[in-house]
Amino acid sequence: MDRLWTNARLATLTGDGLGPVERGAVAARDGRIAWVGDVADAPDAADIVDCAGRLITPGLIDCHTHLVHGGSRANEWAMRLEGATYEEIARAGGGIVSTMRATREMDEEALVASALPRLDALLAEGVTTIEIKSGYGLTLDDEIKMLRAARALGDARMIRVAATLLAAHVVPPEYKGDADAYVDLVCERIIPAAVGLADAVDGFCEGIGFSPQQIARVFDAAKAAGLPVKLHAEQLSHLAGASLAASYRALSADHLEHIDAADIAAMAEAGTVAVLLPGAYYVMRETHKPPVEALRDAGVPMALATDCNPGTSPTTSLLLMLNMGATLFGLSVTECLRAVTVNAAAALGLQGEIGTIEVGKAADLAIWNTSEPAELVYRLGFNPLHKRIKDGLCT
Ligand code: DI6
Ligand code: FE
Repeated sequence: MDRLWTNARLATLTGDGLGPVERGAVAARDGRIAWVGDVADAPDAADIVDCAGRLITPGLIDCHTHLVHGGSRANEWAMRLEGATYEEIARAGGGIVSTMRATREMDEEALVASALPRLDALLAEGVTTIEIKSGYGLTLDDEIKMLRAARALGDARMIRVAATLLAAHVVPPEYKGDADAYVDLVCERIIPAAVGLADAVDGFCEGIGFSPQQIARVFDAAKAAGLPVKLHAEQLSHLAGASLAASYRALSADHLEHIDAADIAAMAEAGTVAVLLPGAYYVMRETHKPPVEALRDAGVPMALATDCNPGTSPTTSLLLMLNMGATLFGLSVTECLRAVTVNAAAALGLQGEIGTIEVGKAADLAIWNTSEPAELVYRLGFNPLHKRIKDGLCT
């Protein structure tokens, strides 16, 4: 073995719960988990790290972010404090379109440089995998530029990046009044060009985004390109986007404040993960909560993510999302921790690779300055990370 972390309390996240090992050890070889079990049976290793009773979890996974973007929307947010609504600002040319303008003005290098501090904030909390969406370019070249910037972030830091094409985010101003022509561009040119750069295709199914019929066309093109799909669905209204996503066996449907029973049944049947985004719910001062009890009862796996974006969720704290998932949405500690590990891995189609401490998976771990899992959920604005391990290496 290359390295053994011993004398730890493990939350392996295997099985239905936290998969605890009270006096545990984990060994890595060639960047992979090679052994997990009780301290008493631990193998020998070139390097032995005494964890002094600390908790080890899988490295955290932020499965929904818009980390790459230009500009800031602090002033719009201030206008919302004065009473303007998100939709009013969007219809007046602000909102996503204002971030689009700022993003188009930046080259790949500048986008990477501006995203790095946000990425570093997530790394500091033990995040070892992040999903990053495009969606603020809205031309062929600008969407590809965003995907390249996302990939470059994965080279700049020790982190796995899953890049998602979100060209169907909003209709760009040059296609105003002709959304279908923009959908043609997305389907015929942008999706084929993203093959090899994007790991999945996403869309925004909403009155200010795209209709279910338009999203279906995007999903058909994704399917033809061999890319899995996911969807921003039922965030502000109910359009049954989650059911549509499930009918395409989507990896995830995200937001879901306005989801109904039929959507939930469809997601359960398809194995589509419900990605809940309490940061957006909080910043938007939503009052309609995603129906966590119904999702739980139906056995839909739930994930939590930052939705880090300049408009509705300007946060870079996944740990804060754990607290909000519990306090605002009623998730248990176990559900919160599953939501940023095993279920977040499934939301990215990476459940065979990351998300649990299991032999054969990537040796991506977070070691915490506590032995108590509830500590990760309970605190607001305190970071108990001791060490982050990526592919078996201490970072
Ligand atoms: N839903 C969101 O919460 C973000 N995008 C989306 O489709 C918001 C993006 C923004 O306001 O910039
Ligand atoms: Fe989003």
